[in-house]
Amino acid sequence: MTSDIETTVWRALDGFVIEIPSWGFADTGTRFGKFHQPAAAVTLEEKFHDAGVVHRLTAASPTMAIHVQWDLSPQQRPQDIAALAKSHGVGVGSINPNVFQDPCYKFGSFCSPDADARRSAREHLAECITLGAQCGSQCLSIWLGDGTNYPGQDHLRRRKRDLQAALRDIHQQLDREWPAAALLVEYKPFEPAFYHTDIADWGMSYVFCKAAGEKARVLIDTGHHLPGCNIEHIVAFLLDEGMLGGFHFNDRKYADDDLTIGSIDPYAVFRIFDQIAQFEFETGARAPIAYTIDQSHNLKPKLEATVQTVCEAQKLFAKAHCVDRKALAAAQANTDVVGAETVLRAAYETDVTPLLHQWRRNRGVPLDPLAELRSSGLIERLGRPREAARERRHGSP
Ligand code: PSV
Ligand code: MN
Repeated sequence: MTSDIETTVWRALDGFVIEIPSWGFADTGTRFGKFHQPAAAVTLEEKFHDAGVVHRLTAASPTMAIHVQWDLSPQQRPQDIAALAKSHGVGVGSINPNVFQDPCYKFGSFCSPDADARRSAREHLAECITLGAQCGSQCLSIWLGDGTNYPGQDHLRRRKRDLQAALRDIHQQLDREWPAAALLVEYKPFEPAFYHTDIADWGMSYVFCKAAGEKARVLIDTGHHLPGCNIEHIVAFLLDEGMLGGFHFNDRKYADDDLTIGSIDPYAVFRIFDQIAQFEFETGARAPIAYTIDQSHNLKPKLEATVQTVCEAQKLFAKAHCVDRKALAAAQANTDVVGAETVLRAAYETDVTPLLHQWRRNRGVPLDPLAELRSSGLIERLGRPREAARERRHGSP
């Protein structure tokens, strides 16, 4: 016999998909260095291949986010990109423009005092919109590196107004060319700028979204907060405003550390999912949230890290759907503080392994996707031809 909780969790898991980032499969590093992995993906084909592997193992990650500058060459046609994704059993996920890397963005992109930089950023966004509309993506996800390093460096209100105008213009192009798309606006209080950033927190992102138009929503990257920030409160607030668009998940100890979700503070992730589950329970509607991973791993094998992340996200998500909502509501109404917290903790402490195993059995995927990947020898097998291809391209690994 299936219990209510099993049905609730399985249904919730059926609707839970988490996008994986192309950049999670490629060699990346810190500003102190880069540690190469033989099986790291270089080409778009290799990245889609790896995304396909993760989705086949987990049945939970059907799309891969694209970082336009890092993944694509100007020759690649949108329809070919879509076909490539499909051939690996996944779809094209969010389109991530890159207006932070080119030397012309030294002083910012849409906020730069240099009109040429602003124009160049706008042109890049125009290309991203054309691409997204033609390759089956559903989402344009913007993060800007804009900010300043020193007090007095630039005119903060002028920067705000230029960004507002640019986002409005981008939204109008979306309306014309890519009406199905959501526009997600990410915030970050530090890095690469260290005095101020132009979209420093969720409130600024909210204001920019409101001014841009009705497709625009706030994207929460869990690594983009100052220490001690109560992220689930932001989640609840934005949900209530209908302004929560998506997540970039990762864990952190100090700053934007890109650590595996739940590796430092799994209860915090549970509390985020709890707010969403409570919202969905009370409204009876699924919150239209784009869940994405934003991690790049220097030390862990990338495929292992990604499968581990998806499974960890599913586990914490399942736990949040074990909360006895009626008992919690009653305890809250009675100001039974210990009772309410006990209900939450009980769900968090529930062993959801059997529920996940049964869900995976039903979906025809391995009960333990990470163990399956580790015992398959796939990563070693991928390493040899990828290393050889790299040598052919560059003369060295
Ligand atoms: C910036 O730190 C960020 O979170 C943005 O989402 C970028 O697109 C991504 O990381 C790049 O790794
Ligand atoms: Mn991010």
